This record gives sequence, C-alpha cells and structure tokens, in this order.
Amino acid sequence: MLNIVIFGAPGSGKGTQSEKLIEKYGLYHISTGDLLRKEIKAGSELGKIADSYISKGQLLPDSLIIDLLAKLLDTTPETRQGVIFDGFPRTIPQAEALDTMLAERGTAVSAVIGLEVDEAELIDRLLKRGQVSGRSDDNLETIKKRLDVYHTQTTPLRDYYVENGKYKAIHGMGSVDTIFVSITEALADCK
Ligand code: B4P
Repeated sequence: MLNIVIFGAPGSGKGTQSEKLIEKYGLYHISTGDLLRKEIKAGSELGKIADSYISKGQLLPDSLIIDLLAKLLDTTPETRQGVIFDGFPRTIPQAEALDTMLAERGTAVSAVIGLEVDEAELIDRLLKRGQVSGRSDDNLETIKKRLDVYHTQTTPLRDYYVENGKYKAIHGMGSVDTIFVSITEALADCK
C-alpha cells in the first residue's frame, strides 16, 4: 500500500500533481487546505477558526489539524487503499502524529515527494491563481507571509524526512507533465 506525502512551498504544485497521482495510483486524496476551505464555505465553527488563520497566511494549530486527520482516517474506509497527503504534515509535531496514526493502522509513510521551486516562480503562480481563485490568501501580502511561515515552520520537515530516508527531491519547475514523469520515476521503487 502506498502512502505518499506531497511536500513543498505554497504554489509548488502539490494540489496539481496530487490530481495526477490519484489517477495513476488510485489513491485517496487528503488535502487539508481543501478540507478547511470546505468548512469555511459551510460556515462551520471549524471554518470560522480556519478562516481567521488562512486569511492571515498562518498555519492552524497542530491539535486542530491532527484531530481533523485522525477523524477522517477513522471514518473513511477508502483511506485503507493508500493515501496522498497533500498539505499535511506542515510541522514536525504533525509529522510525528502522522507516523503514530499510520503505525496504529499497521502502515507507514512510503515516500515524501518534495517539489522544489524557485521563490519568484512560486509568487508568480500564486498571483496568477489569485486572479481567478477568489482565495483570501492569494494576494501578495499574504503570499509573502505564507512563504515566511513555510521557511520557519515547514522546511524543518525536509530534514526529518531526509534523515528517515523517505525524502525524494523533485525539480518542480517546467511543465506539469514533465514534473509528473519525475515523480513517477522517483516512486518506481516504492510499490
Ligand atoms: P493549501 O491549500 O495546502 O495551499 P497551497 O500551499 O497554496 O497549495 P496548493 O495545493 O493550493 O497549490 P499548488 O501548489 O498545487 O493551504 C492553504 C492554507 O490552509 C495554508 O496556508 C494554511 O493556513 C492552511 N492549512 C492547510 N493545511 C494545513 C496544515 N496541515 N496545518 C496547518 N494549516 C494548514 O498550485 C498553485 C498554483 O500553481 C495553481 O494555480 C497551479 O495551477 C499552478 N501550478 C502548479 N504546477 C505548475 C507548473 N508546473 N507550472 C505552472 N503553474 C503551476
């Protein structure tokens, strides 16, 4: 069973490549960003909390996100066929919680795909998306804040996964299809 973490800065192509990975490997897609945006749209209590963090470019508290993930894994039998974790984990405590949650279910992270993209390209992609997405976090001020948060809170995860031998660096610049070929090559020995 494949459990893939797709990892990278905001705008690195996590959501984009996840769509292609689902198609090829038949995995269940968990995007914490999508889950939170659904809660915001529904106007739930969690959505109100999420909105207050996302619109400022900040991460939600680890406890809220870990709880959300645990409930989803418990109530979604399809996750037992393998999962793409998109946008989770984003901090070391989230990564440790994921290892524990998967171990309790008799499985583990198979590989971490690290999409590596230049900062100018990240900003360019997110500003372009902002013209059509209507997302409260796709504006220059919030994008800069999200990149700061990524550098301080999320990049330490790279070392966490390099040390346990799971990290696969992928050059994330160029066409979506070329990047996808690099990802499938990196996953070839993981089946
Ligand atoms: P996410 O929804 O995960 O947002 P993201 O980092 O911007 O990634 P996304 O998947 O949307 O974009 P992608 O790179 O695919 O998170 C949003 C917020 O939710 C976070 O800031 C945080 O507040 C909160 N949150 C989520 N998870 C959390 C967690 N675990 N803990 C705490 N808080 C959490 O694509 C970006 C753009 O680039 C797209 O327009 C795409 O079309 C384009 N693109 C992709 N590949 C390209 C390519 N090769 N060339 C050109 N353009 C490309």
